[in-house]
Amino acid sequence: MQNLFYLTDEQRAIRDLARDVARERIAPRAAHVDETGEYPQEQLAALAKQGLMGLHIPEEYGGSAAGALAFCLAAEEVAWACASTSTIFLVQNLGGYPILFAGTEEQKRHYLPRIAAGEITAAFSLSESGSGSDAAAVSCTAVRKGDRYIVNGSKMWVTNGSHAGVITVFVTTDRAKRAKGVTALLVEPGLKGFSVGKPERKLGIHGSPTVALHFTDCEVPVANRLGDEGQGFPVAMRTLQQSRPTIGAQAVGIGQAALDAAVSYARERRAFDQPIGAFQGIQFMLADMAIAVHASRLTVHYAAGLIDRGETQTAMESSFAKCLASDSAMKVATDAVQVLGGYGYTREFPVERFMRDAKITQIYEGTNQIQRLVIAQHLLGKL
Ligand code: COS
Repeated sequence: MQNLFYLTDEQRAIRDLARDVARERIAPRAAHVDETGEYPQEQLAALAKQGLMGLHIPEEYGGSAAGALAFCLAAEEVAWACASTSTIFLVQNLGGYPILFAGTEEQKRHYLPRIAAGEITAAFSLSESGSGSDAAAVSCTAVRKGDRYIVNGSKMWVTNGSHAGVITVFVTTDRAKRAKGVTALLVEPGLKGFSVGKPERKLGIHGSPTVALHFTDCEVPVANRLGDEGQGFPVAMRTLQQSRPTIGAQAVGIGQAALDAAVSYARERRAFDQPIGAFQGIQFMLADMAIAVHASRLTVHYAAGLIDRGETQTAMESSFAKCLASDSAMKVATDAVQVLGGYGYTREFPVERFMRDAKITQIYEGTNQIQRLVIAQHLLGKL
Protein backbone atom coordinates (compact mmCIF):
# COMPACT_ATOMS: atom_id res chain seq x y z
CA MET A 1 0.00 0.00 0.00
CA GLN A 2 1.32 3.47 -0.89
CA ASN A 3 2.63 5.52 2.01
CA LEU A 4 0.81 8.75 1.25
CA PHE A 5 2.29 10.50 4.29
CA TYR A 6 0.25 13.66 3.81
CA LEU A 7 -3.14 12.02 4.36
CA THR A 8 -4.99 12.67 7.61
CA ASP A 9 -6.28 9.79 9.72
CA GLU A 10 -9.81 10.59 8.56
CA GLN A 11 -8.79 10.48 4.89
CA ARG A 12 -7.04 7.13 5.43
CA ALA A 13 -10.09 5.74 7.18
CA ILE A 14 -12.35 6.82 4.30
CA ARG A 15 -9.97 5.31 1.73
CA ASP A 16 -9.81 2.03 3.64
CA LEU A 17 -13.57 1.88 4.07
CA ALA A 18 -14.09 2.54 0.34
CA ARG A 19 -11.46 -0.09 -0.47
CA ASP A 20 -13.25 -2.72 1.63
CA VAL A 21 -16.63 -1.99 0.05
CA ALA A 22 -15.08 -1.88 -3.43
CA ARG A 23 -13.17 -5.14 -3.12
CA GLU A 24 -15.88 -7.09 -1.30
CA ARG A 25 -19.10 -5.78 -2.81
CA ILE A 26 -18.25 -4.13 -6.13
CA ALA A 27 -15.30 -5.88 -7.81
CA PRO A 28 -16.93 -9.35 -7.87
CA ARG A 29 -19.83 -7.94 -9.97
CA ALA A 30 -17.76 -5.77 -12.34
CA ALA A 31 -17.37 -8.25 -15.22
CA HIS A 32 -21.10 -9.10 -15.04
CA VAL A 33 -22.03 -5.41 -15.10
CA ASP A 34 -19.78 -4.94 -18.13
CA GLU A 35 -21.23 -7.97 -19.95
CA THR A 36 -24.89 -7.21 -19.28
CA GLY A 37 -25.06 -3.44 -18.79
CA GLU A 38 -26.92 -4.08 -15.53
CA TYR A 39 -27.36 -0.96 -13.38
CA PRO A 40 -25.16 -1.42 -10.27
CA GLN A 41 -27.97 -0.75 -7.80
CA GLU A 42 -26.70 -3.00 -5.02
CA GLN A 43 -23.15 -1.69 -5.38
CA LEU A 44 -24.39 1.89 -5.01
CA ALA A 45 -26.51 0.86 -2.02
CA ALA A 46 -23.40 -0.65 -0.39
CA LEU A 47 -21.56 2.67 -0.82
CA ALA A 48 -24.54 4.60 0.54
CA LYS A 49 -24.84 2.27 3.55
CA GLN A 50 -21.29 3.18 4.56
CA GLY A 51 -22.05 6.91 4.28
CA LEU A 52 -19.83 7.35 1.24
CA MET A 53 -22.40 9.17 -0.93
CA GLY A 54 -22.22 12.38 1.08
CA LEU A 55 -18.47 12.96 1.32
CA HIS A 56 -18.75 16.24 -0.58
CA ILE A 57 -21.84 17.51 1.23
CA PRO A 58 -21.68 19.74 4.34
CA GLU A 59 -22.79 18.23 7.63
CA GLU A 60 -25.76 20.58 7.96
CA TYR A 61 -27.19 18.94 4.83
CA GLY A 62 -26.59 15.37 5.96
CA GLY A 63 -23.13 14.81 4.47
CA SER A 64 -19.81 14.20 6.16
CA ALA A 65 -17.96 17.22 4.68
CA ALA A 66 -14.92 15.02 4.26
CA GLY A 67 -13.63 17.10 1.37
CA ALA A 68 -12.32 16.78 -2.14
CA LEU A 69 -9.24 14.69 -1.38
CA ALA A 70 -11.23 12.18 0.66
CA PHE A 71 -13.70 11.95 -2.20
CA CYS A 72 -10.88 11.34 -4.71
CA LEU A 73 -9.44 8.58 -2.50
CA ALA A 74 -12.83 6.87 -2.38
CA ALA A 75 -13.39 7.38 -6.13
CA GLU A 76 -10.06 5.72 -6.94
CA GLU A 77 -10.96 2.67 -4.87
CA VAL A 78 -14.40 2.32 -6.47
CA ALA A 79 -12.92 2.77 -9.97
CA TRP A 80 -10.25 0.13 -9.25
CA ALA A 81 -13.13 -2.29 -8.70
CA CYS A 82 -15.67 -1.18 -11.34
CA ALA A 83 -15.51 1.87 -13.59
CA SER A 84 -19.28 1.78 -14.25
CA THR A 85 -20.13 2.00 -10.55
CA SER A 86 -17.54 4.71 -10.06
CA THR A 87 -19.04 6.80 -12.88
CA ILE A 88 -22.40 6.94 -11.10
CA PHE A 89 -20.60 7.55 -7.79
CA LEU A 90 -18.82 10.53 -9.41
CA VAL A 91 -21.98 11.91 -10.95
CA GLN A 92 -23.58 11.96 -7.51
CA ASN A 93 -20.93 14.55 -6.80
CA LEU A 94 -21.16 16.34 -10.16
CA GLY A 95 -24.97 16.54 -9.90
CA GLY A 96 -24.83 17.72 -6.29
CA TYR A 97 -22.32 20.55 -6.73
CA PRO A 98 -24.56 22.99 -8.66
CA ILE A 99 -27.14 22.75 -5.86
CA LEU A 100 -24.43 23.30 -3.28
CA PHE A 101 -22.94 26.25 -5.18
CA ALA A 102 -26.07 28.02 -6.39
CA GLY A 103 -29.09 26.54 -4.61
CA THR A 104 -31.34 28.45 -2.25
CA GLU A 105 -31.49 27.26 1.34
CA GLU A 106 -34.80 25.57 0.52
CA GLN A 107 -33.34 23.78 -2.54
CA LYS A 108 -30.34 22.62 -0.53
CA ARG A 109 -32.51 21.29 2.29
CA HIS A 110 -34.79 19.56 -0.19
CA TYR A 111 -32.15 17.72 -2.24
CA LEU A 112 -28.77 17.48 -0.52
CA PRO A 113 -29.73 15.23 2.44
CA ARG A 114 -31.33 12.75 0.04
CA ILE A 115 -28.26 12.80 -2.22
CA ALA A 116 -25.98 12.33 0.81
CA ALA A 117 -28.01 9.36 2.03
CA GLY A 118 -28.07 7.82 -1.46
CA GLU A 119 -31.90 7.94 -1.39
CA ILE A 120 -31.75 9.59 -4.78
CA THR A 121 -29.00 9.80 -7.35
CA ALA A 122 -28.19 13.00 -9.21
CA ALA A 123 -27.23 13.95 -12.76
CA PHE A 124 -25.71 16.90 -14.60
CA SER A 125 -26.84 17.81 -18.10
CA LEU A 126 -24.85 20.36 -20.10
CA SER A 127 -23.99 18.75 -23.47
CA GLU A 128 -26.21 18.71 -26.55
CA SER A 129 -25.86 17.16 -29.99
CA GLY A 130 -24.43 20.46 -31.26
CA SER A 131 -22.67 21.73 -28.13
CA GLY A 132 -20.17 19.55 -26.32
CA SER A 133 -16.82 21.33 -26.11
CA ASP A 134 -18.47 24.65 -26.96
CA ALA A 135 -20.62 24.52 -23.86
CA ALA A 136 -21.96 28.08 -24.25
CA ALA A 137 -23.71 27.13 -27.52
CA VAL A 138 -26.66 25.58 -25.64
CA SER A 139 -29.85 25.53 -27.75
CA CYS A 140 -32.32 23.78 -25.44
CA THR A 141 -34.55 26.77 -24.71
CA ALA A 142 -36.52 27.95 -21.69
CA VAL A 143 -39.10 30.72 -22.12
CA ARG A 144 -40.57 32.21 -18.97
CA LYS A 145 -44.37 32.24 -18.66
CA GLY A 146 -45.53 33.47 -15.24
CA ASP A 147 -44.15 31.19 -12.54
CA ARG A 148 -43.00 28.52 -15.07
CA TYR A 149 -40.40 28.04 -17.76
CA ILE A 150 -41.56 26.33 -20.95
CA VAL A 151 -38.62 24.18 -21.99
CA ASN A 152 -38.10 22.81 -25.51
CA GLY A 153 -35.16 20.91 -26.98
CA SER A 154 -32.92 17.98 -26.17
CA LYS A 155 -29.81 17.27 -24.14
CA MET A 156 -27.31 14.48 -24.88
CA TRP A 157 -24.93 12.07 -23.14
CA VAL A 158 -26.41 12.49 -19.68
CA THR A 159 -24.76 10.00 -17.33
CA ASN A 160 -27.37 8.48 -15.01
CA GLY A 161 -30.12 10.67 -16.55
CA SER A 162 -32.49 7.69 -16.66
CA HIS A 163 -32.15 6.91 -12.94
CA ALA A 164 -31.51 10.28 -11.29
CA GLY A 165 -34.02 11.75 -8.86
CA VAL A 166 -32.80 15.23 -9.74
CA ILE A 167 -30.97 16.55 -12.79
CA THR A 168 -29.34 19.96 -13.15
CA VAL A 169 -30.18 20.90 -16.74
CA PHE A 170 -28.46 23.84 -18.41
CA VAL A 171 -30.79 25.58 -20.86
CA THR A 172 -30.71 28.94 -22.60
CA THR A 173 -33.05 31.80 -21.83
CA ASP A 174 -31.38 33.94 -24.52
CA ARG A 175 -29.36 32.12 -27.12
CA ALA A 176 -27.82 35.25 -28.64
CA LYS A 177 -26.10 35.93 -25.32
CA ARG A 178 -24.25 32.57 -25.44
CA ALA A 179 -22.67 31.98 -21.98
CA LYS A 180 -24.65 34.85 -20.42
CA GLY A 181 -27.94 33.31 -21.56
CA VAL A 182 -27.32 29.93 -19.92
CA THR A 183 -29.66 29.16 -17.02
CA ALA A 184 -29.65 26.14 -14.69
CA LEU A 185 -32.91 24.36 -13.89
CA LEU A 186 -33.55 21.44 -11.53
CA VAL A 187 -35.60 18.80 -13.29
CA GLU A 188 -37.20 15.80 -11.64
CA PRO A 189 -38.52 12.75 -13.51
CA GLY A 190 -42.24 12.71 -14.12
CA LEU A 191 -42.57 16.31 -15.29
CA LYS A 192 -45.09 16.56 -18.14
CA GLY A 193 -43.30 17.03 -21.46
CA PHE A 194 -40.05 15.53 -20.15
CA SER A 195 -38.84 12.17 -21.44
CA VAL A 196 -35.66 10.11 -21.40
CA GLY A 197 -34.18 8.61 -24.58
CA LYS A 198 -32.90 5.06 -24.83
CA PRO A 199 -29.47 4.30 -23.41
CA GLU A 200 -26.48 4.79 -25.73
CA ARG A 201 -24.58 1.64 -26.72
CA LYS A 202 -21.03 2.43 -25.66
CA LEU A 203 -17.45 1.15 -25.87
CA GLY A 204 -17.15 0.90 -22.08
CA ILE A 205 -18.70 1.78 -18.69
CA HIS A 206 -21.65 -0.39 -19.75
CA GLY A 207 -23.35 -0.32 -16.35
CA SER A 208 -23.50 3.47 -16.27
CA PRO A 209 -26.49 4.54 -18.38
CA THR A 210 -25.96 7.44 -20.79
CA VAL A 211 -29.14 8.95 -22.22
CA ALA A 212 -30.65 11.88 -24.08
CA LEU A 213 -33.25 14.04 -22.36
CA HIS A 214 -36.14 15.44 -24.39
CA PHE A 215 -38.28 18.45 -23.50
CA THR A 216 -41.51 19.25 -25.35
CA ASP A 217 -43.34 22.24 -23.91
CA CYS A 218 -42.19 20.96 -20.54
CA GLU A 219 -43.26 23.23 -17.69
CA VAL A 220 -40.55 23.69 -15.06
CA PRO A 221 -41.45 25.88 -12.05
CA VAL A 222 -39.35 29.06 -11.74
CA ALA A 223 -38.75 27.87 -8.15
CA ASN A 224 -36.57 25.12 -9.68
CA ARG A 225 -34.12 27.63 -11.12
CA LEU A 226 -30.61 27.49 -9.63
CA GLY A 227 -29.30 31.00 -9.20
CA ASP A 228 -30.39 33.83 -11.44
CA GLU A 229 -31.46 33.71 -15.04
CA GLY A 230 -28.34 33.83 -17.23
CA GLN A 231 -26.10 32.78 -14.32
CA GLY A 232 -25.90 29.09 -15.21
CA PHE A 233 -22.62 29.07 -17.13
CA PRO A 234 -20.30 30.02 -14.25
CA VAL A 235 -22.14 27.42 -12.13
CA ALA A 236 -21.39 24.77 -14.78
CA MET A 237 -17.75 25.85 -15.07
CA ARG A 238 -17.22 25.99 -11.31
CA THR A 239 -18.80 22.56 -10.97
CA LEU A 240 -16.53 21.10 -13.66
CA GLN A 241 -13.47 22.76 -12.13
CA GLN A 242 -14.28 21.04 -8.85
CA SER A 243 -15.22 17.74 -10.42
CA ARG A 244 -12.43 17.21 -12.96
CA PRO A 245 -9.90 15.98 -10.36
CA THR A 246 -12.41 13.27 -9.45
CA ILE A 247 -12.34 12.03 -13.06
CA GLY A 248 -8.56 11.98 -12.61
CA ALA A 249 -9.08 9.85 -9.50
CA GLN A 250 -11.29 7.48 -11.47
CA ALA A 251 -8.57 7.21 -14.12
CA VAL A 252 -5.96 6.49 -11.42
CA GLY A 253 -8.16 3.66 -10.13
CA ILE A 254 -8.48 2.13 -13.60
CA GLY A 255 -4.74 2.57 -14.23
CA GLN A 256 -3.85 0.96 -10.89
CA ALA A 257 -6.15 -1.98 -11.63
CA ALA A 258 -4.48 -2.46 -15.03
CA LEU A 259 -1.01 -2.24 -13.48
CA ASP A 260 -1.93 -4.75 -10.75
CA ALA A 261 -3.25 -7.19 -13.35
CA ALA A 262 -0.13 -6.81 -15.49
CA VAL A 263 2.25 -7.30 -12.53
CA SER A 264 0.42 -10.38 -11.35
CA TYR A 265 0.44 -11.88 -14.87
CA ALA A 266 4.15 -11.06 -15.36
CA ARG A 267 4.97 -13.06 -12.21
CA GLU A 268 2.96 -16.11 -13.27
CA ARG A 269 3.26 -16.39 -17.03
CA ARG A 270 6.34 -18.27 -18.20
CA ALA A 271 8.09 -18.04 -21.54
CA PHE A 272 11.54 -19.22 -22.55
CA ASP A 273 11.72 -21.08 -19.21
CA GLN A 274 11.23 -18.06 -16.98
CA PRO A 275 8.45 -15.76 -15.80
CA ILE A 276 7.96 -13.02 -18.40
CA GLY A 277 8.57 -10.48 -15.60
CA ALA A 278 12.23 -11.55 -15.66
CA PHE A 279 12.61 -9.95 -19.09
CA GLN A 280 13.78 -6.36 -19.12
CA GLY A 281 11.35 -5.54 -21.95
CA ILE A 282 8.44 -6.33 -19.60
CA GLN A 283 10.13 -4.79 -16.55
CA PHE A 284 10.55 -1.45 -18.29
CA MET A 285 6.92 -1.46 -19.40
CA LEU A 286 5.74 -2.17 -15.84
CA ALA A 287 8.06 0.50 -14.43
CA ASP A 288 6.73 3.12 -16.88
CA MET A 289 3.16 2.13 -16.01
CA ALA A 290 3.89 2.52 -12.29
CA ILE A 291 5.51 5.94 -12.83
CA ALA A 292 2.47 7.13 -14.79
CA VAL A 293 -0.02 5.95 -12.15
CA HIS A 294 2.00 7.41 -9.29
CA ALA A 295 2.49 10.82 -10.96
CA SER A 296 -1.22 10.93 -11.84
CA ARG A 297 -2.28 10.12 -8.29
CA LEU A 298 -0.10 12.88 -6.85
CA THR A 299 -1.39 15.41 -9.39
CA VAL A 300 -4.98 14.48 -8.56
CA HIS A 301 -4.30 14.78 -4.83
CA TYR A 302 -2.63 18.14 -5.34
CA ALA A 303 -5.66 19.60 -7.15
CA ALA A 304 -8.04 18.13 -4.55
CA GLY A 305 -5.82 19.46 -1.76
CA LEU A 306 -6.02 22.97 -3.21
CA ILE A 307 -9.81 22.73 -3.26
CA ASP A 308 -9.80 21.57 0.37
CA ARG A 309 -7.68 24.59 1.29
CA GLY A 310 -10.48 26.79 -0.03
CA GLU A 311 -8.66 27.93 -3.17
CA THR A 312 -11.19 29.02 -5.77
CA GLN A 313 -8.94 29.44 -8.83
CA THR A 314 -8.02 25.82 -9.42
CA ALA A 315 -9.08 25.43 -13.06
CA MET A 316 -5.53 24.82 -14.31
CA GLU A 317 -4.61 22.31 -11.61
CA SER A 318 -7.95 20.54 -12.08
CA SER A 319 -7.20 20.26 -15.80
CA PHE A 320 -3.66 18.98 -15.09
CA ALA A 321 -5.15 16.25 -12.93
CA LYS A 322 -7.90 15.20 -15.32
CA CYS A 323 -5.69 15.32 -18.39
CA LEU A 324 -2.58 13.61 -17.02
CA ALA A 325 -4.46 10.88 -15.18
CA SER A 326 -6.77 10.00 -18.06
CA ASP A 327 -4.04 10.00 -20.72
CA SER A 328 -1.96 7.85 -18.36
CA ALA A 329 -4.82 5.44 -17.64
CA MET A 330 -5.39 4.94 -21.36
CA LYS A 331 -1.72 4.20 -21.96
CA VAL A 332 -1.33 1.99 -18.89
CA ALA A 333 -4.44 -0.04 -19.72
CA THR A 334 -3.31 -0.45 -23.35
CA ASP A 335 0.12 -1.59 -22.16
CA ALA A 336 -1.49 -4.02 -19.72
CA VAL A 337 -3.31 -5.63 -22.65
CA GLN A 338 0.08 -5.88 -24.39
CA VAL A 339 1.73 -7.53 -21.37
CA LEU A 340 -1.04 -10.13 -21.29
CA GLY A 341 -0.70 -10.66 -25.06
CA GLY A 342 -3.39 -12.85 -26.63
CA TYR A 343 -5.03 -13.39 -23.23
CA GLY A 344 -5.20 -9.65 -22.71
CA TYR A 345 -7.31 -9.30 -25.82
CA THR A 346 -9.95 -11.71 -24.51
CA ARG A 347 -12.69 -11.31 -21.95
CA GLU A 348 -11.09 -14.05 -19.87
CA PHE A 349 -9.00 -11.28 -18.26
CA PRO A 350 -10.23 -7.84 -17.19
CA VAL A 351 -7.57 -5.73 -18.91
CA GLU A 352 -9.50 -5.28 -22.16
CA ARG A 353 -12.36 -3.90 -20.03
CA PHE A 354 -9.96 -1.51 -18.30
CA MET A 355 -8.78 -0.32 -21.72
CA ARG A 356 -12.35 0.26 -22.94
CA ASP A 357 -13.34 1.94 -19.66
CA ALA A 358 -10.24 4.16 -19.58
CA LYS A 359 -11.09 5.73 -22.93
CA ILE A 360 -14.06 7.70 -21.65
CA THR A 361 -11.93 9.46 -19.03
CA GLN A 362 -10.13 11.26 -21.88
CA ILE A 363 -13.47 12.43 -23.25
CA TYR A 364 -16.06 13.29 -20.61
CA GLU A 365 -16.12 16.34 -18.30
CA GLY A 366 -14.25 18.14 -21.08
CA THR A 367 -12.12 16.35 -23.65
CA ASN A 368 -8.40 16.42 -23.01
CA GLN A 369 -8.15 18.92 -25.85
CA ILE A 370 -10.40 21.24 -23.80
CA GLN A 371 -8.24 20.62 -20.71
CA ARG A 372 -5.18 21.70 -22.72
CA LEU A 373 -7.11 24.77 -23.89
CA VAL A 374 -7.91 25.71 -20.28
CA ILE A 375 -4.24 25.22 -19.30
CA ALA A 376 -2.99 27.26 -22.28
CA GLN A 377 -5.45 30.07 -21.45
CA HIS A 378 -4.01 30.21 -17.95
CA LEU A 379 -0.46 30.25 -19.27
CA LEU A 380 -1.00 32.85 -21.98
CA GLY A 381 -3.97 34.88 -20.80
CA LYS A 382 -6.25 36.38 -23.45
CA LEU A 383 -4.10 37.07 -26.56
N1 COS B 1 -15.33 29.11 -12.75
C1 COS B 1 -16.25 30.12 -12.77
N2 COS B 1 -16.53 30.81 -13.91
C2 COS B 1 -15.87 30.48 -15.03
C3 COS B 1 -14.89 29.45 -15.07
C4 COS B 1 -14.63 28.76 -13.85
N3 COS B 1 -13.75 27.76 -13.79
N4 COS B 1 -14.41 29.33 -16.33
C5 COS B 1 -15.04 30.27 -17.05
N5 COS B 1 -15.93 30.93 -16.27
C6 COS B 1 -16.76 32.06 -16.68
C7 COS B 1 -15.87 33.15 -17.27
O1 COS B 1 -15.36 33.97 -16.25
C8 COS B 1 -16.81 33.89 -18.19
O2 COS B 1 -17.60 34.81 -17.45
P1 COS B 1 -17.43 36.41 -17.73
O3 COS B 1 -17.75 36.58 -19.20
O4 COS B 1 -18.41 37.02 -16.80
O5 COS B 1 -15.99 36.70 -17.41
C9 COS B 1 -17.76 32.80 -18.68
O6 COS B 1 -17.66 31.71 -17.74
C10 COS B 1 -17.40 32.33 -20.06
O7 COS B 1 -16.06 31.89 -20.03
P2 COS B 1 -15.20 31.71 -21.38
O8 COS B 1 -15.25 32.98 -22.17
O9 COS B 1 -13.87 31.14 -20.99
O10 COS B 1 -16.09 30.62 -22.14
P3 COS B 1 -15.88 29.88 -23.53
O11 COS B 1 -17.15 29.88 -24.25
O12 COS B 1 -14.62 30.36 -24.19
O13 COS B 1 -15.67 28.34 -23.05
C11 COS B 1 -14.49 26.40 -22.28
C12 COS B 1 -14.64 27.94 -22.23
C13 COS B 1 -14.09 25.85 -23.64
C14 COS B 1 -13.38 26.11 -21.25
C15 COS B 1 -15.82 25.77 -21.81
O14 COS B 1 -16.81 25.90 -22.79
C16 COS B 1 -15.68 24.28 -21.46
O15 COS B 1 -15.25 23.96 -20.34
N6 COS B 1 -16.08 23.38 -22.39
C17 COS B 1 -16.12 21.97 -22.11
C18 COS B 1 -17.41 21.64 -21.48
C19 COS B 1 -17.40 20.30 -20.81
O16 COS B 1 -16.55 20.01 -19.99
N7 COS B 1 -18.41 19.50 -21.14
C20 COS B 1 -18.56 18.23 -20.55
C21 COS B 1 -19.85 18.23 -19.80
S1 COS B 1 -19.96 17.04 -18.56
S2 COS B 1 -19.89 15.34 -19.49
